[in-house]
Amino acid sequence: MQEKLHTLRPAVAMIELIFALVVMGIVMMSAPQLISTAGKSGYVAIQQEGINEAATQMSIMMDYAWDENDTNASHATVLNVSNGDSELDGTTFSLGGLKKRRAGTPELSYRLYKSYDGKEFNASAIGLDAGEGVGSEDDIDDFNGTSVNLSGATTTKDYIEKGGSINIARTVNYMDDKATNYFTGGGDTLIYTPTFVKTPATTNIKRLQVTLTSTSGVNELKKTITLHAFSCNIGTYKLKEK
Ligand SMILES: [Ca+2]
Ligand SMILES: [Ca+2]
Ligand SMILES: [Ca+2]
Repeated sequence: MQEKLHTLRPAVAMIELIFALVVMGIVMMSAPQLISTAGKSGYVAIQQEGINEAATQMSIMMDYAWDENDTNASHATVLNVSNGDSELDGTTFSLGGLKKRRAGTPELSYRLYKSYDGKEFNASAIGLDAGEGVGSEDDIDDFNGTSVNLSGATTTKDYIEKGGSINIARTVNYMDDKATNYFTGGGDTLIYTPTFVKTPATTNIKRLQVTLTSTSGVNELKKTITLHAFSCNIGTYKLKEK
């Protein structure tokens, strides 16, 4: 015997209808709220995309040589700096002639101040170096004062809102590397106050900064976001030749 597909029942009771209307009312009331939350989460996504791009810019810079003089030695050496922490200065040892190495590193680590053709180099001033221009950057600080733009199209409403753009400014400078200057709190208090060193003085730490700003008219996108990273004067490890 075939099962009954529909059961007969009385027409919708008034009480059911009232409940249905109340539920509909609650849903309708919260709809604008839901729509605006969705809009905001769209901006959060755009912002997240901007932050990801800024982080990418940071890692692109970090992949470059620490200094111009790391790019032209037979292999990158630790560089002499003019205003660094004296505890980081090279100590001398003898290995095929007197050489300087970074204090605290093993003698055979190749973290040397002198390249194997016997030359020592100084850290360079921040910025592009002789004969270089946009597109021929070859060390970290060549990117100082430059920026990249994530632009929106002017005609269509896109992610960044009609012609607005997210700008990622890149700054690189020398930073005070004297540990004593960062322990000014005393007792169990540690006060971290990064101090930037004015050119032409050089230190063992370069600070990289990317700052995100937006020209969008949307409030949620107008925030300024800054990321920092540090890169140190440690030379480049000599890779074993095949
Ligand atoms: Ca160069
Ligand atoms: Ca350069
Ligand atoms: Ca440079």
